[in-house]
Amino acid sequence: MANPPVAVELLNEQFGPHPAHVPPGGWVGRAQPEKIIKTHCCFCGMQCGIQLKVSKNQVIGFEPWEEFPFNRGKLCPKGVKRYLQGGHPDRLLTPMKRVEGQGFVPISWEEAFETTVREIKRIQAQYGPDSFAMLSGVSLTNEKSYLIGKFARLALKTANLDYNGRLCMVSAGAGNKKAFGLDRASNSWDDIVHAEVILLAGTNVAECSPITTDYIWRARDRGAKLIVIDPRVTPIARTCDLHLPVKPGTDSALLLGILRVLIEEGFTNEAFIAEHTSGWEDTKAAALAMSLEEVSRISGVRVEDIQKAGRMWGEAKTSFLMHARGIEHSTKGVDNVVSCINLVLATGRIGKKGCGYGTITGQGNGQGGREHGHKCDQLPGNRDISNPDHRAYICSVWGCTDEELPGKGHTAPEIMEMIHAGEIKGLLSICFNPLVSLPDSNFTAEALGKLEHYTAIDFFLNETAYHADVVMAGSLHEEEEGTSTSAEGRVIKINKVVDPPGEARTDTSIILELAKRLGAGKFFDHFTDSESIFNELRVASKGGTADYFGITYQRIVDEMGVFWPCPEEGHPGTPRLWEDYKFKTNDGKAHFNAVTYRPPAEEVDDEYPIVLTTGRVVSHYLSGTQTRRIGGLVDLCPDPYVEIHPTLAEKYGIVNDQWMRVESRRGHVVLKAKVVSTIRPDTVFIPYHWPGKKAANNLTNRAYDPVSGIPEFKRACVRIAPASGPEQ
Ligand SMILES: Nc1nc2c(c(=O)[nH]1)N[C@H]1C(S)=C(S)[C@@H](COP(=O)(O)OP(=O)(O)OC[C@H]3O[C@@H](n4cnc5c(=O)[nH]c(N)nc54)[C@H](O)[C@@H]3O)O[C@H]1N2
Ligand SMILES: Nc1nc2c(c(=O)[nH]1)N[C@H]1C(S)=C(S)[C@@H](COP(=O)(O)OP(=O)(O)OC[C@H]3O[C@@H](n4cnc5c(=O)[nH]c(N)nc54)[C@H](O)[C@@H]3O)O[C@H]1N2
Ligand code: SF4
Ligand SMILES: [Mo]
Repeated sequence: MANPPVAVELLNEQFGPHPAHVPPGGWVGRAQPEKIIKTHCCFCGMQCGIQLKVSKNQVIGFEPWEEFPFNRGKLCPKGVKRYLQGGHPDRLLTPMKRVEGQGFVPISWEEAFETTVREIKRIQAQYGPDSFAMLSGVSLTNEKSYLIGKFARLALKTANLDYNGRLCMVSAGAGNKKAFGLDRASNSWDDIVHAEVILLAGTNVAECSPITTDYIWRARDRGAKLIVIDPRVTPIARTCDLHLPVKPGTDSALLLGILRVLIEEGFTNEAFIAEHTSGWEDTKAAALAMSLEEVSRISGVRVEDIQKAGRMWGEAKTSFLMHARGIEHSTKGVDNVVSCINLVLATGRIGKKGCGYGTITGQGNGQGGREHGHKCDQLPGNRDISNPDHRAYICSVWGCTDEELPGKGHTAPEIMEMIHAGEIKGLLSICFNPLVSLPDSNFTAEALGKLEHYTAIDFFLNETAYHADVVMAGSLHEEEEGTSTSAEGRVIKINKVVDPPGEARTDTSIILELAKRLGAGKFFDHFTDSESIFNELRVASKGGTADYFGITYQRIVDEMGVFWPCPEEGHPGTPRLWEDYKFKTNDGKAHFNAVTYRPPAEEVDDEYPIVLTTGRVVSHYLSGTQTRRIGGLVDLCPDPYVEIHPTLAEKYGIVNDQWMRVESRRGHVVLKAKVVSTIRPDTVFIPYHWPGKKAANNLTNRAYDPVSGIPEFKRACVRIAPASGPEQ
């Protein structure tokens, strides 16, 4: 049998080979696959290696891929069940249109394309090119992200293209650019294992980046200390040395406090600061401007714990700091990110073995998808669409003039606000479910109702697509070849495993057909397959900070992934950044950024006295379109709930498993209480993977970070009350 698991080889090594080590029927279980293909999980930014088993153009199961170095065969519950999507009865097999009174009815591709293109032309002729917007997503490969960036600008001719990473990676991206001039985790995860202290800020790693837990445990086995900043005692926090139960939305104060301890107790690395950084004096002054008592009052963390954190971080020789959406989903998302980087730079622990820093990228291709130009202000290679030199280079690669290349457009939440205001009239979306994932769902629903035309491309009819006029049946992850870039910055190969079923088409062929019908064929006709798109992406990224030029499909396969930047084919790739301390900023130094504490957009008051924060559970993924269709995962967590501390529950007469109402200024939900002692008593938590009356985003606030534009998903103010039952 092809690809026997490595574990068997190890057994053989230990005990000698046995001819009957393959069980009857082989390793493949009951159904005999025709082939087993190595690829990667379609879900989170870990991008675990996996092998999919195929029979009769169906994915029928999986095997671990034990040689893939990142996860070495390990998978989380979502990875184990991912293969069940392809054969799901809800899978879209034809294009459809919405007919009043009948719902969605199947149509031909000709009608789907003809209607969409006619409406694009009509709306743009009437209201101007930017009145038709496009929204995209980073579950898509690098090739599709790149293609969509080019398509929106040169075929759709709109400035208004943005992506769902706006809800995810942009605070980290902006913070990384400010501090380092480049947006990627600074190290491969191997450096975690060698750190003496690990600080996790706002990340529930065991549920959301499960394989990262394995690296942390390996560090713990070597004696590493662990600090966790989270208003909840998450599964990883249950094992930590120091838990800092921060009040949602106040991390920048807490991080100032920790920096103050480093300064006052002599833990700063003055030689590194002098030689390799700029901006220290202002940053130091900002940290010393706030007393630890004040920090404690704002953040809800005890002074002695802030001191302990500073000492634990300060005393170590090696360290790794990681953060995720807990600190980034904030009106101070960028402030929080640079505050974390300030701790790393103050101690000079970067660019060396066991010394690292990184945001934990969320979506599958959340890293690559934020580099290749489907952000509203960006061109491939992480270039700036407003920079004349960057524009000139991309125009030369694309063969267009500067006049043909639109300028900076609006962010995804701004696009929704403009739809609501009647300024944007048409929408094309792919791989995005904003009705569930944007804050303030009632507002989003109102906006979608105002569109004159909406075409959605997806393989399931997600909740936003209910509002579409035309739905195009696109492709699943395993139905098209391409590349993706993991949280570590490792570019990996996604392999085609099966063809799209029925009349469904690959996403790429849909975009290319639209481009041709919009009269832009000359920019796209040379794309014959995914590899030809990747080869153009390599050239387009050349010389940018996210430089992929030296990466080829063959190298990715041979080397099991290549870390960017990789400027030449002979270049080995860059698992660890900054070993030479040459940063990509204007002065070549790493930048400190002084932060002054700002309060969150919403403060508690008598009317809305409780803080709400939102996030995830291990068994569901994002807006749930995919995982709410997989029985085994639904069983693990069938419905959302409200995590509430026993003290707060008692105050309101709420008991475990009882229905309760949670209401904000925007809307309400009625869900069951989950009374747990692992959350701050002034805070409640709701996972956000459900739509409609169960949606956490009925409650959240349309308040955004001024730099990154990310919504404040991690803090809203609510009131609560017991309820007699669910809402009908
Ligand atoms: N199972 C699962 N895994 C996923 C995903 C999924 O949907 N499901 N999605 C993927 C994606 S796209 C993303 S972005 C990542 C997200 O990964 P994470 O960021 O780890 O997940 P979240 O649950 O959004 O938030 C993390 C933690 O932030 C805490 N938190 C809330 N408010 C605050 C605050 O103000 N300060 C601090 N310090 N912490 C706070 C929450 O209690 C929570 O434990 O996960 C990826 N992996
Ligand atoms: N309250 C609250 N809201 C949040 C968050 C939170 O923590 N709290 N987290 C935010 C974050 S971090 C994120 S990343 C967003 C995510 O929000 P969304 O991006 O809206 O969520 P998804 O479920 O990924 O929706 C993507 C859609 O793309 C489809 N899709 C997936 N892969 C492909 C593909 O290859 N091709 C095509 N054509 N379609 C595909 C799926 O079927 C799904 O319908 O949610 C944000 N919203
Ligand atoms: S969801 Fe993430 S951690 Fe789980 S198997 Fe997939 S890539 Fe790996
Ligand atoms: Mo995300």
